[in-house]
Amino acid sequence: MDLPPGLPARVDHETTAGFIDVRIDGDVVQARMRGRLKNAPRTTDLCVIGDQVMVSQPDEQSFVVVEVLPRGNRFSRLQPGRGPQKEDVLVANLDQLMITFCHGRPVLNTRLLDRFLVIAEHEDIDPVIVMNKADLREPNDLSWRQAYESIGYPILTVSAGTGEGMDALTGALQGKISAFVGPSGVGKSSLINRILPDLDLNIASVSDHHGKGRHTTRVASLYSLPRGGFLADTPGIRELGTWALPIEHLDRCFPELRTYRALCTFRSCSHTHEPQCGVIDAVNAGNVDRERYESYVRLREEAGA
Ligand SMILES: Nc1nc2c(ncn2[C@@H]2O[C@H](COP(=O)(O)OP(=O)(O)OP(=O)(O)O)[C@@H](O)[C@H]2O)c(=O)[nH]1
Ligand SMILES: [Mg+2]
Ligand SMILES: [Zn+2]
Repeated sequence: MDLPPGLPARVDHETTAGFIDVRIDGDVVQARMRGRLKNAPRTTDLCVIGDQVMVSQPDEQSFVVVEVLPRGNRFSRLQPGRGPQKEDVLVANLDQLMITFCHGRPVLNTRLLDRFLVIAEHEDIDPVIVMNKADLREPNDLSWRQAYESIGYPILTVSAGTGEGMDALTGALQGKISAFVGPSGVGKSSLINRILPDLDLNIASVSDHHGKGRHTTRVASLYSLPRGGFLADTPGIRELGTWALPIEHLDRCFPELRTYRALCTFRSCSHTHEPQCGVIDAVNAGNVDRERYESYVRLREEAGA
């Protein structure tokens, strides 16, 4: 049977097996995927939140996704675990990535932060570093910040617990499509609950949050903001391998290396061992943060492995 041509819609939630919520002109309806789409061979997720789709309506009650439009950008990673390499897309078509970490526990991992930033740069999604649990801030935690601020990355210090910094966060989200991403337990869902109290999302109870690796949010969902814009909650991430990032593009994903790259003698300089490397010179001169450079080297090794 050929269905009539579809209406444009956007995917907001994964619901029960085979069904997704799609937003058509402000109304959210449940739709199923057309069988032919499900069976076609593919190398990526068929449909994720944020995807633009075409939906047809074979009868009054049912909605069928007949086409998934090409993604403008996506926040994705290498599917963790063994087996053939596969892309795991968390959210598509984003304006902004709210890379969320926190004071207290889990402890900030700047290597992981750099992985999120690299993916955002590669996909052309504006990153914002969100540091939650400001109520647990130690007085001397300024050292890591300065490196990121001097690159130009915005850092918002907030607390879902006390409400500190929430106006600035809400302001940054307005009118944009943003996703909260980060490790489990940093308080992504707690922040979204503070912004949209009616949602009442599940968050980890206080007694759970000393244990690691407990994932409270299991599927990604997109929510609409009252004054325009959408935000996505996503499950916590422990492993963030890059997907489809060509090794020769990696240095461009570190904005602070851009001016120094031009000074390298070799055009295809890897900035790891070559003589007269503008990047290595800048690191030695203290113009590029050594920890950030170390993240670059590790990602480079991983990609070349
Ligand atoms: N002290 C303090 N605790 C917070 C704050 N925000 C969240 N928490 C606590 O942090 C724990 C984890 O919060 P969640 O919102 O479930 O974290 P999440 O990032 O959504 O975790 P996943 O869904 O597993 O990825 C809970 O025990 C919260 O109560 C905060 O601002 N201050
Ligand atoms: Mg959560
Ligand atoms: Zn170089």
